[in-house]
Amino acid sequence: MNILALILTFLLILISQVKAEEDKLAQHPTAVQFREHLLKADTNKDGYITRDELTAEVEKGGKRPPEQVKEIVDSMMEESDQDHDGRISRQEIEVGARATAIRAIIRDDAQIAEDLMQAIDKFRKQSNGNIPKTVGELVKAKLISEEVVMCKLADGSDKPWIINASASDANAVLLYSPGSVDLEGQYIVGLVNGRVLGLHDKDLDITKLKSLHVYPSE
Ligand SMILES: [Ca+2]
Ligand SMILES: [Ca+2]
Repeated sequence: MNILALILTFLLILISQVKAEEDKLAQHPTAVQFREHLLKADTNKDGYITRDELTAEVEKGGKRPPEQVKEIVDSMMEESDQDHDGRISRQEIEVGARATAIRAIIRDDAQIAEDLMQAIDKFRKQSNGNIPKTVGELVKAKLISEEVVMCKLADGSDKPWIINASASDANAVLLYSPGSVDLEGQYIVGLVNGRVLGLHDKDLDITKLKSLHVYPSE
């Protein structure tokens, strides 16, 4: 195989991997639901969802008061109509579907991080202040269920949360996501003082994490 063919093969593998990751995000239940909801709203099937079509879809069932319908439609239009032409295209639906999937992932991960921080706190109280070395120790101690020790990452993979067992003072990082939870490189971290926050990877040198301290600006 000559060098050019090798490079081409490598590029093709790379592209197929990126595509697989994008597809995982597109197949997230929240993305699927978002897509189905909007495609159903396109009643004249011209590939675009107008404000009127969206309003009719949100009004279905007739349970929501008009002002609430308007609020939902406004926020969906603002979020999805990226080129501001007053209608949502198929492409805009896909971008919106991925964005809602990422938001759902972050929301779930942040909730799990809170639960894990509480479990770590209980663990420390039961064991003279010792910090568990892995989330697996929390499962063994029956402080958390096995299903929640995995963190969902933006690339669609699941990896166990990481505990920094050498964390000491209140502002030290005690728990962190094993990778980025959104497409902008955001990590979720838990501090010794119990706070859970999102941090951009440029503010978070994972290789130096053992000694990383976070001093929130607010
Ligand atoms: Ca339409
Ligand atoms: Ca548009």
